[in-house]
Amino acid sequence: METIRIATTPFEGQRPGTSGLRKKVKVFQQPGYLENFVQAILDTLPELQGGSLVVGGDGRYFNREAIQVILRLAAANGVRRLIVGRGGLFSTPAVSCVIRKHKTQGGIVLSASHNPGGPDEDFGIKFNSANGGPAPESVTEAIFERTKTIDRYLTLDTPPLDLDQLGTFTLGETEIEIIDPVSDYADLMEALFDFDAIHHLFNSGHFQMRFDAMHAITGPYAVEILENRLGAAPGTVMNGVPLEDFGGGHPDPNLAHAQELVALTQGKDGLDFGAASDGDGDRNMILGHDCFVTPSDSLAILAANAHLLPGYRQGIRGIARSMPTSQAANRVADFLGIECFETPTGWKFFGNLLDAGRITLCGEESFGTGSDHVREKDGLWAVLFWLNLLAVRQQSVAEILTDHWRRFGRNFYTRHDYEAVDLAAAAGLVDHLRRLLPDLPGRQLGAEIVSYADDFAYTDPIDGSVSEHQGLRIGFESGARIVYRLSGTGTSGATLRVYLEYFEPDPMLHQRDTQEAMRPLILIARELAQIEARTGRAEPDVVT
Ligand code: VG1
Ligand code: CO
Repeated sequence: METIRIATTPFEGQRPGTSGLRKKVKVFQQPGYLENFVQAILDTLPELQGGSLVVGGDGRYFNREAIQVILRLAAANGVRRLIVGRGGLFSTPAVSCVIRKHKTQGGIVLSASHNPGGPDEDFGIKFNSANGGPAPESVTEAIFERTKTIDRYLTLDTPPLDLDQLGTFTLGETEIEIIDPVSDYADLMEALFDFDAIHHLFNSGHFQMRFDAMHAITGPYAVEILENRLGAAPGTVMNGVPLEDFGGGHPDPNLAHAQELVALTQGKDGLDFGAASDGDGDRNMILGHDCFVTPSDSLAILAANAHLLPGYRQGIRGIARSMPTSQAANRVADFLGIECFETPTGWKFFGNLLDAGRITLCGEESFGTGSDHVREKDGLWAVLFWLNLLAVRQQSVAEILTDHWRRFGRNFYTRHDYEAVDLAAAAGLVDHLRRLLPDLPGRQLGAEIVSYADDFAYTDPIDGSVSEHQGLRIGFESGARIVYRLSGTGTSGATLRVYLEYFEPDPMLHQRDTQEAMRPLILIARELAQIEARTGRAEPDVVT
């Protein structure tokens, strides 16, 4: 079969953000656009020639077309073997699992995660390394540099491959293996958790739950694991059929976008447990009866209880949290006498710490939690962790949560997002804050005294690489914090995220309403950044 060489011009560089290259589908559909980026990956990583690669995505609009393009380019560039999920599907954590289990040189994940899908919505692509995790910044930067100069891509002139049939096929010289996207991942979950205990919980007759797959990738995974392997009642998985446009919704598991599920957990007949995952299956939301567990609290609770579960029986080695994530996990780490790392936003920063065995658990405030079992955050893993915990502790979600606060104190936490803000206004706001930072330490703002204020920079403790400008931090003497960051995953305008936390040791005050309790800090944050004056927004678009 002839390899074809197609001349092309670069698209002024295709810069990946927090989690790969994310753009509108229409951008990806420009002739040569996807090809340029994929060829840049192949040019940047010579080990892929003669190597093997996992390919799959969350099933959103353009997934199948993109996979055909990638298979042809990979074959034309001498990749020896490609492992593809049936139907072109793989959740992000499943790609990570399959890369590790089949020892491939990496994988390509097609997803825009929690962003909506469809012809006018978002698409995305990212490269994961041989450890199963998102490529480190050095690699994504090298790919970006390559996209600026690329002038040709190699492909084959072949008809599309049938992605729905399991088996081994050939494309040119390349072997293509189409596998069940669920089974390797489901086996791994079975090795980590006590499936018998969860099965008993489901059969106890007094436990009601739903898992909301939000018409995204976790549907088939959740049906296999929760309903088939663990015996949950059929229908436990809701919105379980993946759709190219996620049924028109935002596949983002939070209080704003998973309202149908949230409602089911509320009131007299509310469910005991509700959980949801996002477009590509790496995020999780945990709900109890009339109770929402913030991702920051969830990380801390998992850390404090890990030793109760089979996969973590020996205890955990360390914890890492992204910088904007609350410091609740630090309190558990201090109690356990283990390290707690603070990394920039994005899962790629956990990879080295996990590979070096310095941490076992890690998490982000943005509904991401995970462990050393793979190198991505993992939605269903977190759900199973909670189910296993409920089965072992024989308590409700709310009891486990309030019990945790009583032991460790409560880190009240909220995130306010201002979406699709004018780019220049957002940049101006950040500049304004940057200029303020040096004068802040020692100053009193409201009832709080600033102890430090900086532009967060991170030095990786394993390879020494430095990542600068990862968000603006303002810490107060009370332990409260305000963090400002611009999103790196949005596709229209800028999204300003304001993260707020404060510590409350007194159990009498733990049941206060979060927004009310945090009002003084919220007002300080708005005023300091001149949010309304600079963006025209009096209130955030999304409050979590
Ligand atoms: C957001 C979250 C971040 C997460 C990233 C990818 O990034 O804040 O914590 O790692 O999404 O998540 P940003 O730059 O928009 O704040 V996912 O589920 O897209 O892989
Ligand atoms: Co995601």
